[in-house]
Amino acid sequence: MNTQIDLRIGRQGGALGISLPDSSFRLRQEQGVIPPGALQDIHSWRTPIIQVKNFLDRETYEPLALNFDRLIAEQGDEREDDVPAVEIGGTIYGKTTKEYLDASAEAAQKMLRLFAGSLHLPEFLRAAVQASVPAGCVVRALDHGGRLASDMRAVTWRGTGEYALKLHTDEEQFLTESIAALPVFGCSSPIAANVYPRAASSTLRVYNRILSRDTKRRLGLIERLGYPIDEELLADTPYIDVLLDDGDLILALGSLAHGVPYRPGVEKRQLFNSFLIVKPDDPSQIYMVA
Ligand SMILES: O=C(O)CCC(=O)C(=O)O
Ligand SMILES: [Fe+2]
Repeated sequence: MNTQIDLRIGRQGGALGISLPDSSFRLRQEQGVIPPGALQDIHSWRTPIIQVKNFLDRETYEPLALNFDRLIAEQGDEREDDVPAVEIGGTIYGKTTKEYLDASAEAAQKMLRLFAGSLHLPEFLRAAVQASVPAGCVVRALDHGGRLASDMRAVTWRGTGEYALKLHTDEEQFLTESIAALPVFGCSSPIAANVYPRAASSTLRVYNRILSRDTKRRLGLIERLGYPIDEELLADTPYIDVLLDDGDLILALGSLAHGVPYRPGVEKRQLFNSFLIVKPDDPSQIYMVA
């Protein structure tokens, strides 16, 4: 692996991967509702990042945030891999199919406690996405062998360097053979669906760069499931810092490199997140997985 060469090629532009046309690399803002056709607009790069302001109202997001605080205080432990975070929910990241389904089952009861006094956020999000897709498309949780997979997780990033969550790309976790048995396997363009019960004046930084498979291979990012990307690699790449408010929803193309810049107070920030995966061999099936 020769990072120097990658940097040099990156500065000349192009060879690291691809960028969206400047005219489409922009943030689209909506109020309250996911606009019809949002997923196609993201996949087609027409509007790769959509921010839905006031997706949740205060009566909805405040109890979610307090429930998360309470459950994390009870649970206490950090994630065991190299991603600094505290989280609730089974996640597919870095797991085999069986491990993911086991973790999903284990987390299910605790997830329900997150929604007490508020609404069942996965169902609310699912219905909102369903209302935005063309007739004939179905948005749903994933089940496999009669077992239900986690469709949401709640997380606070705990990195203390330049990034609370370092730069990364979301698709590699769906391209790894360890989940080959699942219908979401092979999706190279997951859409992140991020809901923020407590934004803590933070941002989501999204770079205009989709790293090529070749670049990821050379940087060892395939084995590391897309995390982390050295920020130096993207030093000359344009980015958007999406300013977040409590109750916002972000829908974004997960193959664009992105991360969460550190700022004081970010340890209070909460993300409830799903990935929307259009089934590679049947685009009428859209899965919500975490
Ligand atoms: O916390 C955020 O705003 C982004 C999270 C993210 O990129 C991820 O969970 O993959
Ligand atoms: Fe991500």
